[in-house]
Amino acid sequence: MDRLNSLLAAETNRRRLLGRMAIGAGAIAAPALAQQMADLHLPGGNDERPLTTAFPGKGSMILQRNRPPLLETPMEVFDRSVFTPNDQFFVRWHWSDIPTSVDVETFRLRVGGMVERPLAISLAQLLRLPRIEYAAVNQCSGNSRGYFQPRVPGAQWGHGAMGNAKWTGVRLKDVLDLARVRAGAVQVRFDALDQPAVPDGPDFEKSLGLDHARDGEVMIAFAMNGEQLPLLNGFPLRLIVPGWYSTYWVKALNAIEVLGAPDENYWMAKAYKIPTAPGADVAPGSKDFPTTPISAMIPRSWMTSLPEGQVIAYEPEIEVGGIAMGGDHGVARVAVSSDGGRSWRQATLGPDEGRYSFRRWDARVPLVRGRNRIAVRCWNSAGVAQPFRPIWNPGGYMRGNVETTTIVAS
Ligand SMILES: Nc1nc2c(c(=O)[nH]1)N[C@H]1C(S)=C(S)[C@@H](COP(=O)(O)O)O[C@H]1N2
Ligand SMILES: [Mo]
Repeated sequence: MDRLNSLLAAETNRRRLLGRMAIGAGAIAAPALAQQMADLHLPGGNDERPLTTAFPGKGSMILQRNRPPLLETPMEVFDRSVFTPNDQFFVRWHWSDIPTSVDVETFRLRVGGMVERPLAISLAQLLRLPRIEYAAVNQCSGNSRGYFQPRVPGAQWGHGAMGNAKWTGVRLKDVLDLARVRAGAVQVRFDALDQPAVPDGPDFEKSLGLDHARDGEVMIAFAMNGEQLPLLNGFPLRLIVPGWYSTYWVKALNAIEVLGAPDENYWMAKAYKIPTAPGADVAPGSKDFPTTPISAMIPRSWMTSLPEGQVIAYEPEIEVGGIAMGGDHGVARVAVSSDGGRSWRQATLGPDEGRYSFRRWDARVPLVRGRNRIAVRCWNSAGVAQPFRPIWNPGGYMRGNVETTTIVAS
């Protein structure tokens, strides 16, 4: 029997899970009252940003831009849990014309292009498909761009353009199978409710290779940390591409198109390209070099227990801690140095929440009086370790070197 029809026939009360959700356009346009400031310690100054609570569904966030909203998660949030709360999860949109309300009764996810059977799936139908759930880090390709030296244009993010959540949804594969992908298909393109704010602006769309799209892991998520997605994080549906940078994690997903030829749209062919050179690293100022679309993430780690520049009372040894991620593999090992990298201690790892999740680490390190440079380094389960030297590329993408935090013991 036709599976979708049977799903349609069986009415569910699960649809109550997704209430109507709206944010006023005014709330987004209203500039935040700049009271408290966050110091991102960006090299070269201009590193203070206001903290704002003016955005719907969001608690205290670092305001990078009002329109479109670019909100960064304060570092101390990552110290509290490996799961980033929805109300402090970072926000990034390319165009200011973003959905401010979604009618969950009339919303449809369209599936078309090279398929036997084009679909328009309601949320109620989608909620009746088999569910999957896993933790995964959503990290902007340009996370930590503000630390690039020499500086590069683009949002001057600190390290907070990332977050980890437990995502619940359905397999993209299951939805593609319902539509029956035709022979000869090569990619799958994802489009969303947001629109270009200028007439000739390229609509934000991203594509994945067909095999990747059908790997059974890529998810159409309707919940994040057990709740519906905040509107600013893509309510009612978003794509989850675990292990890959969040440029592919299309929010407010409403159309899936199976393609017979590689996607040449602006966001695939022009934007989010990195040098093909190892580590996406080129000499500062380089322009003409071969590029490739950004894809899988790499291991990273941060100390979150003390902020940069913190003054503490001297003790011979202190407890420090933070988070690590393995990129597209799990976290295998974390080591910490308090002398700028000359000697290292193994950190104790917290519970394993899955290969795509943040993982807590804790360690005791010796201190000297005065300045101490705490460095943290992660190895993933594929044996990839964070390099020491920062990379450079003009997009400010894919930073992954060992980060250090200076604390002062007096
Ligand atoms: N529809 C839509 N999805 C999008 C984007 C966008 O501009 N529009 N930006 C992408 C980029 S570059 C990032 S970093 C993430 C940010 O996800 P978040 O706002 O939920 O943290 O969304 C991705 N998905
Ligand atoms: Mo991004």
